[in-house]
Amino acid sequence: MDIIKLKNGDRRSLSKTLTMIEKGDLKSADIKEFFPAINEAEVWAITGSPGVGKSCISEHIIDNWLQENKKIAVLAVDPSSPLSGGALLGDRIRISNSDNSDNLFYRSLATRGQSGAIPSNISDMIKLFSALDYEKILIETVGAGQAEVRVASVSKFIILVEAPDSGDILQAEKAGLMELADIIVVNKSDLERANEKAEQLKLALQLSENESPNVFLISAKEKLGFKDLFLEMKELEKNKKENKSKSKISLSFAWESLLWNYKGIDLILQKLESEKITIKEAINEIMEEFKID
Ligand SMILES: Nc1nc2c(ncn2[C@@H]2O[C@H](COP(=O)(O)OP(=O)(O)OP(=O)(O)O)[C@@H](O)[C@H]2O)c(=O)[nH]1
Ligand SMILES: [Mg+2]
Repeated sequence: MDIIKLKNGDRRSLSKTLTMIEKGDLKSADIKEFFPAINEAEVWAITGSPGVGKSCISEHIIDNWLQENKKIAVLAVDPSSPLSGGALLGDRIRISNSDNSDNLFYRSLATRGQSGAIPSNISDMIKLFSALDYEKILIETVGAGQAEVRVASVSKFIILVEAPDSGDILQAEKAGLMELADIIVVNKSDLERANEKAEQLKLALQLSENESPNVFLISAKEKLGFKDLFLEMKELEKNKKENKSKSKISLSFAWESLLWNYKGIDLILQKLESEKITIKEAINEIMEEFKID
């Protein structure tokens, strides 16, 4: 890691450093050591089923931040499934924002087939971007399963995207995403049934024990409804509402990260496999060493 180059904004060094974090070769403790004074970027996740329009919406959000001269990092987790036929967000923002490229850094990350380490690497990446004075981080992730919910939980703010054609809202409820969202947008308001979808969502939200997020109708294609969305985002950055469900998930995720980053984990797994120790003994052994930094 070339600290001087990194601090001077060298993008190649940043890419290389991110790869080190991705591989687990660089941990938050190392980052803290090299960058003692760490600012905190505002981290936003945008999540929802494949094809609901996350990338199209992200483009508008990024443009808006760029107009405010913000330094932005975009992380796309498992970008564009071939299923939905969506174009890669990275390609799009590279094309549309080539003039502003200094203020915008894009990176895609794969989660498929990986262990629980990936989201914890994302939080280390967030630390690095924050240390390099990035002010906004946008994480695009398909909100389908537990891994994605965890990715979303490393971010401070979550936008859940729905669309008239995004299927049953039960899907988002099942994944726990409705509980976690700070903002819900119904995209594709240019299509029929968008209003109906928004009403269904509002009804479903009435049953939640948390304070309900606001629901916005937008069209990324026609660029409609974004003014209100941006105002709400600003408002939330000023007055973040705490949310018990999110705290629970964040806590259990932090707990798991500790576990999988524990240096003796391989040995413990071996001992468990050969039945030299019980689960209870394994936990006791790990607890001896647990220390949160
Ligand atoms: N009619 C309409 N189509 C839209 C709108 N926003 C996005 N789309 C279309 O929906 C498709 C998917 O858009 P993406 O932004 O790639 O969706 P995504 O959620 O990022 O998709 P994945 O990354 O594959 O999960 C594209 O064909 C878009 O042109 C909208 O507001 N109205
Ligand atoms: Mg996308």
